[in-house]
Amino acid sequence: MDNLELNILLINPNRMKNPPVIPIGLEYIATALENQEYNVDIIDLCFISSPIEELAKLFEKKKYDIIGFSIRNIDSCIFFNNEFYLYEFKKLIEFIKKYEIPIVLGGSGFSAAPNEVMEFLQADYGIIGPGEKVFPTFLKQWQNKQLSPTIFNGWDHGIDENLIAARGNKINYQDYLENNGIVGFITHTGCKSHCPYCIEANTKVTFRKIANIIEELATLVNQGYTHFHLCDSEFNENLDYSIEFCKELTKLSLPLKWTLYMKPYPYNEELFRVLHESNAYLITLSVDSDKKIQNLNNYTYNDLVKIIDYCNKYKIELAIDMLTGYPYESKESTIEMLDFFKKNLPKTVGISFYYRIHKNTVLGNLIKNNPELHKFLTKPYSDKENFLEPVFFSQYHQKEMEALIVEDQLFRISGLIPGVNYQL
Ligand code: B12
Ligand code: SF4
Repeated sequence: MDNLELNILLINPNRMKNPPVIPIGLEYIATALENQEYNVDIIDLCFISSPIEELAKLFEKKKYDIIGFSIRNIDSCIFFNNEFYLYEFKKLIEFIKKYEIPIVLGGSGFSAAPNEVMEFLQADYGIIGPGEKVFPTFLKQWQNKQLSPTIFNGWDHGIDENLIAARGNKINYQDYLENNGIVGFITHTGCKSHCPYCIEANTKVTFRKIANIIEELATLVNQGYTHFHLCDSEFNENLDYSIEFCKELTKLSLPLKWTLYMKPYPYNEELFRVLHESNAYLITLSVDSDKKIQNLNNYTYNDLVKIIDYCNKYKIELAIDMLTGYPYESKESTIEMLDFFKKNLPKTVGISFYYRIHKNTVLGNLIKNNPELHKFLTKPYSDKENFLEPVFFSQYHQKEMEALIVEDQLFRISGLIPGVNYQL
């Protein structure tokens, strides 16, 4: 069978709508596959009222040879009102299996716990990490019946830095915009920082060509989209690259505004100046109150003071995502950070004090090896725990945190009210 004869269906089963998120990863994969002359359709189930009926209708109309099933979120990762999505995905997979079409799993949620998700969903294959380079390679081997493992590692292949994804043609962006979603784009994948609870820590970093990103953005602006969310783990992985990107974006004077995630290191004043010039209006900065984690990631309170000053100087709103109460962190350390932000004011401080534990992280191992921490878990610990269904570590109860915040409007406890920073 050559590529032209192979019908591939990519499924976005993500129906979380606070806010809804355009599955741009599938657009990248679809473009990479189409560049190799595969036939690719995407079915987006986000706004479909009966996903199974919709899939049945599609399978009546067209025969698919293989399905790529994207798992962006295992769960909402927040303790309050937590949502676990895999039961709903399992029903879809069971339905698809009746048609005997092989299913390949991928996506950031899948990559967080590949073995466990495979086992839970009983799919045929899985691809960890970025998919646009490894998926075509996987397909070649699958067509030639040369496959031995069931899980493949996309990090070994990286991203295609030259790929310019065809955007907005296979997915109806309008549905998303009408429901408070915004259009995403990426400059690179991976993160070299060391946050011990994070599934993205120490992942391979690959940068896209700046000219290609700008071209992609310009095409999107031409289609009428003007509000963007950066989908990098954190924008400032490499200061020179970040500054260069902003300068190139500014040169085109596109009528757009954008919001981004940043970490406290690396940075300099020029970064904030060029961010402002390129119409970045809101930074979400992830900050740990635990000084051990600050040390691991090369920053101190002095850096936070400077970042807040630069945001004020260059008129960029700053939303802090504050994590506090890591294992063995003291209450004084939490109070120190709350006091710090009362004196050095960002726009908002969202406080997370329930750590979602993932198995393949430093925190996952710490919990496993230190029984004295088990009393702080939201579920009794057993040696069989694989952390697929959410288990959280927390030293505080809601009331204790509320007592520390004392109704200061600057602070909000993450997850009590649904939504993300750009909606606030
Ligand atoms: C940007 C971002 C956001 C932005 C999105 C903005 C926008 N308009 O697009 C906002 C702030 C809105 C957001 C919200 C949420 N997010 Co978020 N987000 C991210 C982030 C940083 C990037 C996601 C992204 O778009 N990447 C870029 C695209 C190109 O990559 P991609 O989708 O991963 O696709 C690639 C691969 O995964 C793979 N792939 C994807 N699908 C498939 C399918 C197949 C078959 C194959 C082979 C490969 C494959 O190939 C693609 C191309 O390389 C990730 C962390 C990360 N770095 O991945 C977290 C992340 C996905 N988010 C997460 C969470 C929890 C959420 C929220 C639930 C938070 C909340 N409680 O509100 C919501 C969910 C919203 C929703 N409707 O789904 C978690 C999920 C973890 C988990 N346990 O499941 C992550 C992993 C962060 C983390 N470290 O915990 N998020
Ligand atoms: S800086 Fe952000 S993406 Fe990187 S390891 Fe820390 S929390 Fe994860």
